Amino acid sequence: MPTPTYTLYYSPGAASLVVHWLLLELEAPHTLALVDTSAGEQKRPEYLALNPNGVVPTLVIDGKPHYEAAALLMHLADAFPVHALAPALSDPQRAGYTQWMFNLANMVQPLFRQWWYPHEPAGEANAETVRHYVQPRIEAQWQRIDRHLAAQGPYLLGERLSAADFYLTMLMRWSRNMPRQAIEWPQLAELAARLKARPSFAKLYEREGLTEWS
Ligand SMILES: N[C@@H](CCC(=O)N[C@@H](CS)C(=O)NCC(=O)O)C(=O)O
Repeated sequence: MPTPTYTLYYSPGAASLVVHWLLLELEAPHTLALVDTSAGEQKRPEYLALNPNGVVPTLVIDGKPHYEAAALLMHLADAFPVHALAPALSDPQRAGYTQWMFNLANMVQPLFRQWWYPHEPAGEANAETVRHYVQPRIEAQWQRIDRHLAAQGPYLLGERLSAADFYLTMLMRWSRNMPRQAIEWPQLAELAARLKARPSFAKLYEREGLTEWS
């Protein structure tokens, strides 16, 4: 079967980062389409036709748009089994892998949405209050995941690297300017260091023009 064509709509450092990173790690040929979120391009009709949520990422696969970063990661990891970044359906580790992907998507990533967009749940006037309550909740997630890694690491699936570790690393990166960043937890720091040492990470930084947290 021919390799599908991929076009990633992205904004540097945003939730699209991990999809971009996986495309590079999997050596999947792809095209990048920059979405200027500061200019509101993600809310324009032509982009909403691709992603009605008005957020990045969107991945166009063989001409058809798809969204949700975690779902895109799972799809890509399955589509390139030779890289073994997702346990196969018949693998006993599959359930743990799916658990972590959903756990990060449901329990961790939404807290960052509240941290970056605190006006959304409670209005502009309450933004600081939202942040006040969200910060310890993010820290509790780091504590929980760090404890898991200490017992069963060094990766989320033990000795086995998976797409979930790339996802976790992006989420850790988002905490870099918070009062307590994820890498203050030792096992998380070790996992981040391992993932950041991969050649695909340097390529990702170069292509997205990133320098912070390198
Ligand atoms: N659940 C979505 C969330 C994506 C999301 O919130 N993206 C942010 C950047 S990290 C965005 O596009 N923000 C611009 C906006 O909301 O207008 C996903 O994982 O793909």
